[in-house]
Amino acid sequence: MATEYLPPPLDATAEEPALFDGTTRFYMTYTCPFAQRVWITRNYKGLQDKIKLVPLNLQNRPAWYKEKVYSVNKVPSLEHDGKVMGESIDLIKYVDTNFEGTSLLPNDADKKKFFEELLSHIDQFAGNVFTTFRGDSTTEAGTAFDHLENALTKYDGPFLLGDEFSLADIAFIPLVERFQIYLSEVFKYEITAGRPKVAAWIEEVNKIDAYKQTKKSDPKEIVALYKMMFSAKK
Ligand SMILES: N[C@@H](CCC(=O)N[C@@H](CS)C(=O)NCC(=O)O)C(=O)O
Repeated sequence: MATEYLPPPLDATAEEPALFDGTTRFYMTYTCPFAQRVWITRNYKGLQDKIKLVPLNLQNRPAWYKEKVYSVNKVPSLEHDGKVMGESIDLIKYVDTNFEGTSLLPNDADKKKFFEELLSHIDQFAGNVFTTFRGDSTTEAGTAFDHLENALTKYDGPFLLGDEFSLADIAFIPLVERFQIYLSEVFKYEITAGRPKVAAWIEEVNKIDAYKQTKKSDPKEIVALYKMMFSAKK
């Protein structure tokens, strides 16, 4: 897959796009884990020409974004078929269902059910990790990653729903990518130690071009951001 040109983020001085002109626009930032979920989905399905990237500078975002595009004023959002939708988990399902390309959900009913169970666990997963980020103990992060290790045994990996990369992997990997960096750097805690399934999963996901193309966060910036959000840890 050829490397895609990534346009510069639009700031407050940028002119608004010709909204609702039939173009499908994906409003995003290059470093947001929630936008990254939609970005991976788009890339994996080969929709680079069908879904246009519209990166925003969130620190100095254009006023028209809130006023005319998405009143919630967050990314990601998707302009498609005369409407704008948000929320990354809803968007990955929407893109998978409403666009061409390889399906990212298996037909198997048990796997679909397990997918929904995994999704309903994501907030708790992140919450456990954030408890560690706020304190000194890695116990809660350990619980989160033990759960992930256990989930990966259900269909014996390498991916969360078995042999095929799916929306389940896409939902988790942008968070795991960031948590791994912060836990290693600040807590000297390696999430893959003693968790062979998590280690193999991260390795497999990192072989996927559609994902690699979306890894735009600088580890130093991830550490700085979480430090600012959670603690004064050095
Ligand atoms: N639940 C939302 C979260 C989206 C979100 O929090 N996006 C952040 C960037 S990573 C944002 O737009 N922040 C801007 C703000 O809160 O003003 C989703 O999954 O899409």
